[in-house]
Amino acid sequence: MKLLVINPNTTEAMTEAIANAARSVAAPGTEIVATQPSFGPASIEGHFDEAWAAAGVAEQAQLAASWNPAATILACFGDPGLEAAREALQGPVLGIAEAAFHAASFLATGFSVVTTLTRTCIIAERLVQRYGFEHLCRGVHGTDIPVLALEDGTGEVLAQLEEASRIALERDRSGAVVLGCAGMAPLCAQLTRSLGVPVIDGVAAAVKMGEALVSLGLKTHKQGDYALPIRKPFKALR
Ligand code: 5HY
Repeated sequence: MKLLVINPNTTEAMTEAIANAARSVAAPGTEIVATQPSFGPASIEGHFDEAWAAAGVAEQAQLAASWNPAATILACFGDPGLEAAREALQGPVLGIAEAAFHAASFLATGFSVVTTLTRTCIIAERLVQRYGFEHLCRGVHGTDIPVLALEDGTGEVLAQLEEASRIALERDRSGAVVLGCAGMAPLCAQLTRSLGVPVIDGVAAAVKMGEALVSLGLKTHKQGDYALPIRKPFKALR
């Protein structure tokens, strides 16, 4: 099967890192195709960035509709443009936040989210409410690590994430950590080893859940609000 992984920001190095994380867990028969929007912010760190990212996801979903990916993963923790992508595509579309919350719900009676800038915590909290996980998510914690600072993967970033996770686990009395940024995917294995609790990377969770849905022959409901978008004149970005 062919899975589309969309990095909704426009940093190519991050798209590549996300693609590598997806390929590292994909089944032997799964091909990962990674893309990013042709316009938009280098990183997504707030409501304004999310608005541009959602439009970028809609652009990439519209382009992918021509080859109809078996499933599509939106590799940004705000799940921007999720509903739009579900309208435009036939196969399942999974946001990494939604996938990570579901994965955590199978593993512990409570989980903590550790994310990047504190100002983006509200976005994660709203996703927890939207997806119905208030009873399981015991806290969302910012580290004030900028998204693009994750790329350098220095020991300092890892140490900061580990420390924030320890505090979150203790303060929340939770049993699992959800990583609140696609850029944290490469650090998941090390954090799992050092923390000794389940640490969920939404990219990996979404890839495996996408594969599972495809192998069950399940696709997005294409009537009603998820029917294909109504075709109409469209004025492109200048
Ligand atoms: C992400 N931003 O996963 C989010 C993380 C965040 O560019 N990719 C981004 O802070 O919302």
